[in-house]
Amino acid sequence: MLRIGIVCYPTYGGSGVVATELGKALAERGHQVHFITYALPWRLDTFHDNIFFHEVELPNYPLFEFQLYSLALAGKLVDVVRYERLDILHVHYAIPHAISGYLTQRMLWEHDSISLPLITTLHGTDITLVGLEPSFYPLVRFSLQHSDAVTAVSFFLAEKTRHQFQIQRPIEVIPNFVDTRTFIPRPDPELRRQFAPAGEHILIHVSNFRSIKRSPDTVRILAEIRSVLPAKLILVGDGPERGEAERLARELGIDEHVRCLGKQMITPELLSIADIFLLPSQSESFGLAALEAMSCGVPVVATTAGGIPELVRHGETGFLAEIGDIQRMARYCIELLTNPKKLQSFRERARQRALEYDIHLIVPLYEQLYQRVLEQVRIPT
Ligand code: GMT
Repeated sequence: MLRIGIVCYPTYGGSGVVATELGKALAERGHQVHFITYALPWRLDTFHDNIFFHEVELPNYPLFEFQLYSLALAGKLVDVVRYERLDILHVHYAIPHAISGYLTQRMLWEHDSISLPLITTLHGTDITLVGLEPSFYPLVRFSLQHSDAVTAVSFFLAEKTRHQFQIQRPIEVIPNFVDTRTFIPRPDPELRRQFAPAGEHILIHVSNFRSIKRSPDTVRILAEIRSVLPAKLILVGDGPERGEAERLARELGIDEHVRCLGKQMITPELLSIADIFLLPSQSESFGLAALEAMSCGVPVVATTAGGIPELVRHGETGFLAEIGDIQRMARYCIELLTNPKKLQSFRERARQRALEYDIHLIVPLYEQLYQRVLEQVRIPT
């Protein structure tokens, strides 16, 4: 049994979901898991044996016009590692977690002679977007060089990291995962009728509506499809471009066919009523939401951005098009929606593909990594 500290963003977003689901799975496997972050993680909704939550409190002092979260986090980490006797620290999303982790490591070594292994898992925009900001770039590069292990959620992201940050160190790819026993096809005709009372086709998109997701493209795709077939679009999540998507639906005169559900826990029941999951992203290191949909037997129509082609097999479990190619994505949807046999075969293959990313296959890869890192006795440099 290991005592594992997990640092993540607690909000609605892929990296927090992965970190939380990983923590829950590790706890089920007998480890003691400590989440250290500023709020209760989004998917840590019920009591779990072996799971502890330590809230990072931010000192409120007038001089601190900007919150000093990375420092408050490092201070809290030192405290938790000391008193909970953590064996390992696993941080998700490099900024600022990897650098706070590094600071924690150094302080524990200097003051307590504690050698705490640090693992950094890269998720996406920490490398492809925010990490490239000139003020963050050297910090990200430094913290990656000083982590005891670095993992990335796709081959695309590992390669991008090596290239953008000019680092030679090994980066292990451990893909994202899904609990295929929870995310299973759960047909619910009554629920389906609520969204599509006249038997329309249903498309779904789940995201945080940042511009990188190109969420308004889902509305454009729906408009194209609707010129041929009756269809509805369900939008789940919230973020900066939700308003734009809603405005566009009104402009295109299809607002009554677009249901925006806002931020809510995505359920297998909701995913299962959809015929197609849309992911028109500009950049996507993995596409966890697409994996959860596939696990419910929903094929994906997406762009070829980033790591999506590693997950979605074009012509088997979905279709891929160039970023912004609305017409092509709409044509792919129409092809599936007008061909029930093909749609059914894509549904089955999507589910089969998701089984390759089952939580019980992937979580042991993290456990093996923890063991390997713990075996390398080291002094922080
Ligand atoms: O940037 C986001 O959209 C959120 C981000 C996160 O870290 O919360 O998501 C990233 O991590 C997810 C979990 O590993 C991946 O499934 C997403 O593909 C990735 N997002 C991007 O690369 C844009």
